[in-house]
Amino acid sequence: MVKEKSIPQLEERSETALKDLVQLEIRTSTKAAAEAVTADKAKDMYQTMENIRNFEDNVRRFFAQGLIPGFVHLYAGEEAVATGICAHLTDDDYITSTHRGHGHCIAKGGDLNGMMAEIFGKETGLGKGKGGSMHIADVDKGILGANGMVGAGFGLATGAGMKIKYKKEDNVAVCFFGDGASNEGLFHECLNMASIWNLPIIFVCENNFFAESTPQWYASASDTIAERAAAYDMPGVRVDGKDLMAVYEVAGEYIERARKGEGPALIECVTFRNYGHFEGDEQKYKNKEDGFEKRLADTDPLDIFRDYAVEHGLLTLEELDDIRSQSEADIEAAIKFAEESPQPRPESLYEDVFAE
Ligand SMILES: Cc1ncc(C[n+]2csc(CCOP(=O)(O)OP(=O)(O)O)c2C)c(N)n1
Ligand SMILES: [Mg+2]
Repeated sequence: MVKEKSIPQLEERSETALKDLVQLEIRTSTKAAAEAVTADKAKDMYQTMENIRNFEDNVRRFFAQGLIPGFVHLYAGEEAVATGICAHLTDDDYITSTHRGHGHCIAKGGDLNGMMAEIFGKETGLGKGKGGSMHIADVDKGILGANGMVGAGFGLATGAGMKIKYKKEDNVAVCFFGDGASNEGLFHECLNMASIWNLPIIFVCENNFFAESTPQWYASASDTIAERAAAYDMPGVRVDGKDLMAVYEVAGEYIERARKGEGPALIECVTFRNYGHFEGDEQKYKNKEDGFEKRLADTDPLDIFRDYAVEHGLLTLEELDDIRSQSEADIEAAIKFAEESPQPRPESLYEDVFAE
C-alpha cells in the first residue's frame, strides 16, 4: 500500500525535483478556463457564490438582532474557494470543513433550509438544532462536518481518503483548512500519511492571512503554505482564491489527478475574509493602510466572476442578475422555513447522543 521508493532513488533526489513539486506563483484565471467550462456549470457556480453571500448577509443580520444562539464565523469574501473546488465533486466525494463552514456546506450541496434552521437552533435543522453553525454536517452529501476544533478536519479527511482507497473507489476527499490550522501537528502527520499511502486527498488551505488576530507572517515559519508540500512529496500550488475560474481550473487538475490514483496535493488559496474572525470582532488588527491587505479586502469574488463571465461570453449581465434574484428568493424561503420551524423538544436532548 505504501508508495515504493528505493534507497538509491532517495539519494538521487535533487533540488530540482523538490522545486518541481511546488508552484509559488499565484495562478489567476486564464481564457482557456472559459472555453473548458459549460454555461450550465458557470451558472451553477455563480448561484452557489450568490447563495453563500446572501445566506451569510442574513445570518449576520439575525445574529446582530440576537436571534441566533451561539457563535458565527462568516465565510463572506472567500466564496470562490469552496465554490471552485466543490464544483468538481459529487455527493460520493467527501469534504471536511472548519469553524468557518457555511460556504463549504452550501457549495457541497447542503440543503439551505436545513442549514438555516440549524443555525436558528430549530428541530428541522440538519443537526436537529443541536449543533448550530459550527457543527453542520450532512453525511449523505459527503459533508463530514463543520468543526470547532482547528485542524480536526485533517484526520477526518485522511480517514475518508483511506476508506476510498481501501474500497478501490474513484472518489476524493477534500480537506478545507485555514492558515492557522496549517501550524497544528495534524497538518504534518496527515500530509505525510496521505503521501506515503498515496491517498486521494486534496488539502485546500484558505489562506486569509489571519488566525483570529494573529497574522500568518508572524505565526508561520514558511512564507507560503504551498511550499510545505515539498516536504511531503506532493504537488503544492498557489492560486488566487478570489478568482473563481482560477480556483476551478487548478482544482480540476489536482482532483482529476487524485481520482486517477496519482495521490494527494496541497492547494493554497490566497483570500481574505470580509468580516471579523467572529461576528462582534472589532478587527483592530487589520491594517487598512497596507497595500496587500487593502487589495485583498477591496476585491470581491462575485464582481470578479461577473466581469469574467461577461467578458468571455459565458453569461450575460441579465442572466447574472436573474441568478442573483433567484438566490435572494431561495434564501428568503430558507429564512421563512427556519422561522416557522419548531424548537427542539426538550426530551430530544438525550436522543442521538450514543450510536445504537
Ligand atoms: C485546536 C484549537 N485551537 C485553538 C482554537 C481557537 N481558534 C478558533 S478559530 C482559530 C483561528 C483559526 O485560524 P485559521 O485556521 O487561519 O482559520 P480562519 O479563522 O482564518 O478561517 C483559533 C485559534 C480552536 N478552536 N481549536
Ligand atoms: Mg486564517
